[in-house]
Amino acid sequence: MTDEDLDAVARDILTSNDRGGYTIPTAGLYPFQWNWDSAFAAWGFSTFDADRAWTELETLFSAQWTTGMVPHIVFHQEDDGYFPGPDVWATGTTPATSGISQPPVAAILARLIHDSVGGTERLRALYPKLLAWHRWWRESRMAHGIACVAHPWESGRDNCPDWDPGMANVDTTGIGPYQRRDTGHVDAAMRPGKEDYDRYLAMVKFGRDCGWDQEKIRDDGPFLMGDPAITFILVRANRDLAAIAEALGEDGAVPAAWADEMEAALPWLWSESLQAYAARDVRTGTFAGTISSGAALGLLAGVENAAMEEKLAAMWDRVRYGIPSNDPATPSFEPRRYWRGPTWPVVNALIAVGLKSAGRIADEARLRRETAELIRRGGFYEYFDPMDGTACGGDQFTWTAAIWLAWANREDA
Ligand code: 9WN
Repeated sequence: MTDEDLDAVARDILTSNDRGGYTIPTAGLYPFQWNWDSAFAAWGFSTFDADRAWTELETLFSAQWTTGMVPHIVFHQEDDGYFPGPDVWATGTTPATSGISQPPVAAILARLIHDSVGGTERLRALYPKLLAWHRWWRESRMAHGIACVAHPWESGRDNCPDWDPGMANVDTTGIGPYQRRDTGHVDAAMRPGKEDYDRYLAMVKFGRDCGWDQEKIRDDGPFLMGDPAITFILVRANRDLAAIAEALGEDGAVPAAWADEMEAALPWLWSESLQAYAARDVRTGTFAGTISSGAALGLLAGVENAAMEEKLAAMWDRVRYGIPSNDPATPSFEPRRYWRGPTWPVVNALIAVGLKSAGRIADEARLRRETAELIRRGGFYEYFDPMDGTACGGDQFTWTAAIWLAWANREDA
């Protein structure tokens, strides 16, 4: 297939995963609207249908809670092919949603979309909603000035070894039998294990039992870890929001100050032994034992640390394709299991935004080339083995198609 053929396939994937104003990540495995998937989908749509791109973001924000939180899943219509569904989350919202959030990439992508295809009035309407969401992060998910996650699913990098220290302390007493659906769609060897799922559900149970009181979840919940990826993303997203405010003729001083405050708090996430920013358990102070792709997002926030860049370059050189989600030099590395080693085209695209901002043109081109190669060889899969390029997870995947169109196959992206 030529790259032009692949463009057409990618556009087809986006339109066939369109359920009317929102896209599902892939049929079967993920039949609802997911938060950060939708932001990337919007970026993809913007390459051929600007109106549809803005609609994707608007539909996502139509499920925003009154607290400002934008949930990680919106259950627009019933589908029993995914577990845990709306009855397990029991948030009582309309539409039904999950009770946690996901990486706040929407402002970053909204700015890129606006820069390339315009849509100022659509962006103007989204601006206060984006600001409210960022404020929610600040009020409900901060500790030591750092953005934290109250559930590995909130990080979007679910099964990453970053979360192992916090996961180890989650009590699963009282989690009865349940039927997983994910392993009916993809190979169980690629997915998180049963012990992980028991813990995921214990965290959902805590949230449900306290009526999704987000401050209680932050202060007393079974899991809270500082996340370098979300911290870097939020610093960048707040700066992008300040730039958006300026473009709209509004005052962006508030998000700009939030970004500066978070940057000043970064030393709390610095691991001396890893010589990198790393995930850290708020309850115990324990650092994750490995460098992950989370650290590679530092350049998004303009964080340039020579020691860490050296470690990241070595990690990249240990694989053939893309930035791995976990360092192959550590025993926890598994090249095909969810977030414990594979490379995600969508994370590579986000890292590339940072590389570009830092003027690392050759590295950005290498990452784009390696990611495009994975897609040309394997198709539009969810993620890939970074050693041999084997395609893994779900097929016909929305965000892989989106980043092919918006970044991987574009010299001018
Ligand atoms: C839980 C939809 C989502 C992505 C996440 C990815 C995976 C869900 C799951 O799929 O998470 O949210 O059930 O595994 O880890 O990043 O948003 O594509």
